[in-house]
Amino acid sequence: MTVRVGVIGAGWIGRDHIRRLTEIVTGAQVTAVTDIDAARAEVAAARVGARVCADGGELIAANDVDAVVVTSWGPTHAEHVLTAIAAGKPVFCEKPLATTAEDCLRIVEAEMTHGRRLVQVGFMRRYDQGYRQMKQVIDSGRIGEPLVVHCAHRNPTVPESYHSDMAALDSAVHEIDVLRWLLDDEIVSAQVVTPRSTSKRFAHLKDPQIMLFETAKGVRIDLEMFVNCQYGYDIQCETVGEEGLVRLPDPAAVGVRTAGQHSTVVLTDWVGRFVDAFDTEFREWIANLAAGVEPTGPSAWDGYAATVISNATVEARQSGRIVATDMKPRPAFYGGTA
Ligand code: ISE
Repeated sequence: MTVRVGVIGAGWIGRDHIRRLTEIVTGAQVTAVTDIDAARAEVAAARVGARVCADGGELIAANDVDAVVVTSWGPTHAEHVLTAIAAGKPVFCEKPLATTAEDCLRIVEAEMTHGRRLVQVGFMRRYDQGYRQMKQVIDSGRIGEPLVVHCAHRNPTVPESYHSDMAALDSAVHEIDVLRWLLDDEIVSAQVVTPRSTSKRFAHLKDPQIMLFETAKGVRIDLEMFVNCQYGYDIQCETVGEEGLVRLPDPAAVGVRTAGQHSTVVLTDWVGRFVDAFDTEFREWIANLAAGVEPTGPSAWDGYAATVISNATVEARQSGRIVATDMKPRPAFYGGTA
């Protein structure tokens, strides 16, 4: 069975997923595209022989769309996801699921009312082989119970449009999700300290930021968020347990020795660093759809948790206080006890 996919949003990530669904993933066909910029939708659709829909509602309702990918502007995600749920169609939504906790809960309620999972949220680090190997080690008990996690999330530079809240909402949200999954634990508080800022930033930006999280099991997480590090795109994660530690490997790269130097390449953007993770994420999403089973990736509840925690992190930086994440109890529908 070929899964016919409609894509809402033909910006950069939407076009990359259209390419992925067409050239990388077997068993999928992009049949419809829409975007607020009709010309952009036309170009993206023409490349893969898809047609253009006037808007998300038309695309979701289309008879030749079995599943939906939402890659539009973040504040529009909730509307499209809710429409897809109402139509009973599986929907992959790039982060964030929604920009407010309230809208995330509307999606959670709608999916629970529907009665089976339809929503998957695009936290691709769970599909990175390095993080998956880390989870295998932690789950095996080889390092004992996790105690502390040290992370760094470094971008070479960000544009002037990138503001201080985005360090949590757009960037650290990846660590927030992947660490909840890695530790099988919930983040219960956030704190942000701001060291001396780099001179290599736009004046409005607080950069770097040190984000400190505590989990329900008492694990402490420190994350250096540095989005103007200059030297490259560098993601580090080390989990320290009672009997050892496990560390995220750097991406494989050859070592070159010449002229008295030994060097390896440092990647410069998140696309290159996680291209394999994105491919695996979509292969597994499509395979589940083709098999008629529910999505197994990050759920609407994970999307809610990420939005609550990242919003609390913004509040923590703005207030200078430690902020409780104050999440609702996790419903049994999503593996909780409520
Ligand atoms: C971007 O939106 C991402 O998702 C990247 O993974 C992250 O590293 C980057 O900082 C964000 O702006």
